[in-house]
Amino acid sequence: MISTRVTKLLGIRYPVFQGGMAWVSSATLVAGVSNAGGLGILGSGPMDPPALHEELRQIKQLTDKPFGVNIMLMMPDAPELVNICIEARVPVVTTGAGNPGPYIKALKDVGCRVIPVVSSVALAKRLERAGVDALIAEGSESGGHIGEISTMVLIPQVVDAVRLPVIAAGGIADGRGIMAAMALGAQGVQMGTRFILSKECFVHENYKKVVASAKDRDTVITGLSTGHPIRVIRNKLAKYYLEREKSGATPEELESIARGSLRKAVSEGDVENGSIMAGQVCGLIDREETCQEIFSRLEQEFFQVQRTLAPSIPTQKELLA
Ligand code: TUI
Repeated sequence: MISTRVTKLLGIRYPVFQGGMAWVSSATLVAGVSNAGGLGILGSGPMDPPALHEELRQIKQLTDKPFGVNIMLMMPDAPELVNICIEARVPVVTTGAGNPGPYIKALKDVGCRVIPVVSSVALAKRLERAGVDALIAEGSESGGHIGEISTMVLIPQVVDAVRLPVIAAGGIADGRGIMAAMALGAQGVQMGTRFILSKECFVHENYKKVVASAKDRDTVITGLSTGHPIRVIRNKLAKYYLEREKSGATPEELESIARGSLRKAVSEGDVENGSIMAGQVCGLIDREETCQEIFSRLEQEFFQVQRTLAPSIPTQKELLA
């Protein structure tokens, strides 16, 4: 158990969110993480309303612990998905890839905690004024759709700019990372890539194998020219996309190359012609474990840092003596 403002706000054991991942984080993973003491988050990105209803039904069957739903604000169904979360009294809604301003009041009115993902100080300040409950500050080490600033520099700047609790995301996969994020002022962390390699995550075996064997420099950023940068593991599709981007392909052509590519990798296991979204921490993750095992290990690693690091730093008084 690690107690922070975030665990108290949400009634969870560990200040660890499992990032909502489109096509990847569905009911079993969400329930697995929440039952292990973290906050499981459903990636509602590509779902239509009936699909979201069905996932919520399954989650409620599998856990009685708090969980969240991530809404991808750029999706056409987003307003309707928000309404379903309101009706279902979903405990936490996180948002990505846009400004959740218009939805905040309606969600909060039914007791739902609203926790947007931000990748800049400016948006963090704007959303604090708009009344959100906490913020996930996501650095560019993350997989998928990313901002420009890395976690190491984004977190302390967001922490200094707002009074709300800040959850750090991007580049965190173990207990050392949690401790480092807390040293920067975060009250919790969100991890996505780490949970792809969990027994409860039902992505195609090929996807898991690629993430497990990826090293530090194996991700690339596609889509910089379109204003929608996406971090993926380098493969045939990523190389082709980058080539076309370099040759000045139109946004329409690039969109047609990318369309449907995440599902192709996640569900069909086509890891050559599909998009394998993952963060730069893929180089740190090589084994599949249950959510329970992941949380036990995170806790051990976290307290290992506390035991070794704290005593090795002399106090100011000792230095002056
Ligand atoms: O949303 C993400 N990561 C994602 S979404 C996704 S699904 C997808 N599938 C296929 C193609 C493209 C995407 C994969 N990964 N992370 C949260 C995040 N939000 N990162 C950055 C932002 C963000 C960006 C701009 C948040 C707010 C924002 O604000 C715009 C504004 O109004 O200022």
